[in-house]
Amino acid sequence: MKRVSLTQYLVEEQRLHNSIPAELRLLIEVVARACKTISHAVSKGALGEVLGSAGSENVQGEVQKKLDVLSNEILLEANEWGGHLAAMASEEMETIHPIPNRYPKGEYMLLFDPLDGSSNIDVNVSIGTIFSVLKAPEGMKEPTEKDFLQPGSKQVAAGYAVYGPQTVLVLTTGDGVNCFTLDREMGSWVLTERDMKVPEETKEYAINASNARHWYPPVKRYIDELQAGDTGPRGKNFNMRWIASMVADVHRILNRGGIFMYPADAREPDKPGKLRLMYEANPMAFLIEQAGGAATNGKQRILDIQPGKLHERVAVFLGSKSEVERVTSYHNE
Ligand code: AHM
Ligand code: MG
Repeated sequence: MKRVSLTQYLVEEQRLHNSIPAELRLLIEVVARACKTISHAVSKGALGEVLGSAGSENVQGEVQKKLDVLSNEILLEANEWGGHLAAMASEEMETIHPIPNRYPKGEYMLLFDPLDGSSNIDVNVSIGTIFSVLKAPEGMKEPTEKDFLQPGSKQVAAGYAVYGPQTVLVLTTGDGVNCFTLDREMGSWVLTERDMKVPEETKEYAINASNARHWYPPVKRYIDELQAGDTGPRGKNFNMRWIASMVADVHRILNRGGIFMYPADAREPDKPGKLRLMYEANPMAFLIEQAGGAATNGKQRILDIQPGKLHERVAVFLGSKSEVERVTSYHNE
């Protein structure tokens, strides 16, 4: 098999479609390199003394794990000096991180969840990194949070890495979705799946069912119908999977279909779900749409939402198109 590296893929894409200018290519390669470093740290586990709590909380009041903090530092350091970025933002940092003045600045802005699936870090279950790339607004001088508040449809690239049995990197630059596998011996990312497509029909769903008593009627109706199986209105049996790492659940759905849900619920009526719009939902929605699936907040397309603040939360329904359309129609009835 002829091996195509991430670099070769990016260079050839630029030649064919003029869609990955050199600075964006550098950005993607730097992020991919940082993911390699994170993968290495994750795989050391207890041997690397990286497990357990860091003894701090992030802006959302969640306890930070040592690996959350370490992954955040790895991504910041890797991306500061290249000259391709104006600023960064992260789940683990309250405010944006402008590129320090000692480095040249570029026209891109990078957002990330450095290590998604925090509850799985210490128990050796798949976790990952999610990232989203925006362009700085024309004429921007000193970047502010406001410059980041662009709808997901403005993303120029997005992707995630999964640190699981294999380490993979799934990427879109707006021209389909491709998957690269880390060759640990060679230290390189190798293209292993071209043009991924989410199967349109599915018999699998993913939701944290322990929240069932808090769900609003459209979600309750939808899940009741799935659970009724071949004796219910859907006339077929559905299976459920919940890894509690969005990266791993979305990776499964990209490969064999399904629907992922993290709805808003009645526990905290003012809080629109658990997941964050700008560095979790938007990049995943971009990837899923590029793979032929759909992503909504129950009412509207996630990529059309105008963010009001950096750490804004959003309800998420994404995956196989027919299922996402169905649960969205229940919300809009
Ligand atoms: P995190 O960014 O703090 O890790 O939280 C996001 C994660 C998602 O990866 C996952 O889908 C969800 O939280 C799991 O939630 P729950 O703990 O309700 O199962
Ligand atoms: Mg997360």
